[in-house]
Amino acid sequence: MSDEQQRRFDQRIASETAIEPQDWMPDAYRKTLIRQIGQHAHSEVVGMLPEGNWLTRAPSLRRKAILLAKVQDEAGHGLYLYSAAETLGCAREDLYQKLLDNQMKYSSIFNYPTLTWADVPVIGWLVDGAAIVNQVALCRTSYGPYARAMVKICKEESFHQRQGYEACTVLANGSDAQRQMLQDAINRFWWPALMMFGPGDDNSPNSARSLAWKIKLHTNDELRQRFVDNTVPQVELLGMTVPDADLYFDEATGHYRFGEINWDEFNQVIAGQGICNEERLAAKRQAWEAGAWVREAALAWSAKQAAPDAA
Ligand code: FAQ
Repeated sequence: MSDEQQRRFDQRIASETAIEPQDWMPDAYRKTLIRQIGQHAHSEVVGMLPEGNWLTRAPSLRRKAILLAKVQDEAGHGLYLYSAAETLGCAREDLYQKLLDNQMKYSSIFNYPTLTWADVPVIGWLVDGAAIVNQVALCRTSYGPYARAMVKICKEESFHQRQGYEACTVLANGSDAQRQMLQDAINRFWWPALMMFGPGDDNSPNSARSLAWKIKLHTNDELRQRFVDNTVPQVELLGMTVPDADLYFDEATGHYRFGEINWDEFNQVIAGQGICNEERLAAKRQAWEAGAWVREAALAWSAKQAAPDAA
């Protein structure tokens, strides 16, 4: 690395000019991006599982078609993100193998089970809603291919969030049993959704450097606060409640103040001891093994096409 390369990199970061794959970048910047984009990609593909669980049991053909489209979108997001990671010089197969070997993380939220139909609309509303808050900020992240992938992903996540909220309004206006099912789903997903933003700022080892490099443009706590401020009025509009006895609106700051997150639970989930960690990885491993013949056939076909005497 020359001083000139470092100077040019620093200048691009300062002037918010995107870093592109062919540009020189510090090794630690590249590694941080591979870690974050790789984990983000894994979250999208593991994130297909909890909702995919309800594809055969959606309550109407309309809901089934919407859910199928949403789950397919999440697969597409994973593919854009693996492609963005590959521009940093890593192989998609290696990243994916690290997921299967439990050497790379994916979002904690997908280690919770989907117990009733109400979990599907609540995931669309709260989980995609939290993902959007984080990802809208990432549309201006300093690495060009990641930022551009985020723009398309955010458009689709926005549709996911709205369909989720719309389906929640139907339950909220339904029978007592439906309202109760919705409240129960909110109770189970509220806190895990807040955990999606990561540890508190004083406990986030990667934040300072990622903020300096403008990979992250806001801290974990700032984005979590934005999500709470956006979402509490939506809960109230549904006639539901937030499962937090300490929640109140602070007139002086214009923000909702909320209770303490259970960080022990968060740490357990990201250490692999959540309710569904084993089930999720087992499902991905099984799919990878069952798909071996498809990969072999695709390779054989492409080798045949490349052969000089191919018809
Ligand atoms: N779960 O120092 P920090 C979606 C880890 S997409 C698991 O604060 P950082 C769409 C973190 O990796 C959801 N691990 O880390 C969808 C680090 O571990 P490491 C995914 C977590 O990177 C919807 C350690 O803790 N979105 O849902 C979590 O600066 C519906 C220390 O943390 C993204 O990935 C967590 N919640 O900030 C799909 C967004 N939080 O690697 C299907 C991009 C933290 O040092 C259905 N990522 N950790 O071993 C980010 O913005 C950041 O990576 C953060 C974490 C904010 C997640």
